[in-house]
Amino acid sequence: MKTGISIIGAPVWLGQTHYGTNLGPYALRAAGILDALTLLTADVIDAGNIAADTKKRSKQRRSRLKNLRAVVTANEELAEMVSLATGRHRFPLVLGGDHSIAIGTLAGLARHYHNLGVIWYDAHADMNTPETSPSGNIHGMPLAASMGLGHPSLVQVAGYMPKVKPENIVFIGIRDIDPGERELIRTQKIKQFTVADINERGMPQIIRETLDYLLSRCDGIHLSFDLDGIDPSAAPGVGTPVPGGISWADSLLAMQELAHSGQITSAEFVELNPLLDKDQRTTQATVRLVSLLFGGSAVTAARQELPAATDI
Ligand code: 4U7
Ligand code: MN
Ligand code: MN
Ligand code: MN
Repeated sequence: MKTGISIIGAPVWLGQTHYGTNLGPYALRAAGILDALTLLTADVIDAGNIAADTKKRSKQRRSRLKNLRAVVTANEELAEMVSLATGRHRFPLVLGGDHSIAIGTLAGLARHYHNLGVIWYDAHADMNTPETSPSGNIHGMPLAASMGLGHPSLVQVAGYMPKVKPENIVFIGIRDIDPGERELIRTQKIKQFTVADINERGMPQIIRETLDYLLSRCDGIHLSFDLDGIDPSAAPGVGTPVPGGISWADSLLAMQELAHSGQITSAEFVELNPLLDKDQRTTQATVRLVSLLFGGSAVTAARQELPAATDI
């Protein structure tokens, strides 16, 4: 049983190329995420942000691993903060930041869970290695690194490896998969639910199957929520949008079903880029999704919306 929520901000953008994901934690706080959660759970602590380098050092277009040192340093600190909260039996809620921060989140969690389950809600598989990556962006590598594949300093964050077993991972919504990733998913037999599966069987059923699968083998379940899993029409404020995504209604349903199960032990919301957003739509969407994950009703979540600029 978790005693409360610890919010940890990870203002990282150097895992990809669009400045702005580092502003995610600030935008979510400004939109009232703390008040929204405090209404639902009295014990909410804002643990602040990790200290993340925001300065890109060189032009590195051809680099296989962009900003490696800065990303590793941020993730080492994040792993410590997540581990501390988890050790105190609190629910770590990590606010990104680009998805490279999952390396640190998972590193902090896996110190405490020996069979950590991971729900990867994303348009992408994030299973590239420096060899298979088309971009050199580390936000496309966190799952591979957490499985022990990739550059040694990514794989060894927090001093041990691997953090996650392939059979403990479930993908929801992936639709833009690189050849090397496809091969890994196939050879490691990683469980996945596509948008077509969701449309066919309904989100509640997909979440039930996901939880049944993970609960039979895991001692904790982490939700890694990349906002680009949602269709860009509902969540435009992301750096790598992919059409044909999970609908907004299904995303609300997913959070409600996960909340209802009471089985999620940690979560992170990543890839929000307030500078690419339209009318704060994606920031507001994230606050609503987080509220629902902690048992808020769709109505309560709706009340968290800021008035439109014209109403002020
Ligand atoms: B995200 C990509 F090539 N696969 O590796 C890559 F398509 O965290 C995109 O899911 C990765 O947003 C996207 O660069 C990473 C690309
Ligand atoms: Mn991702
Ligand atoms: Mn993605
Ligand atoms: Mn992205």
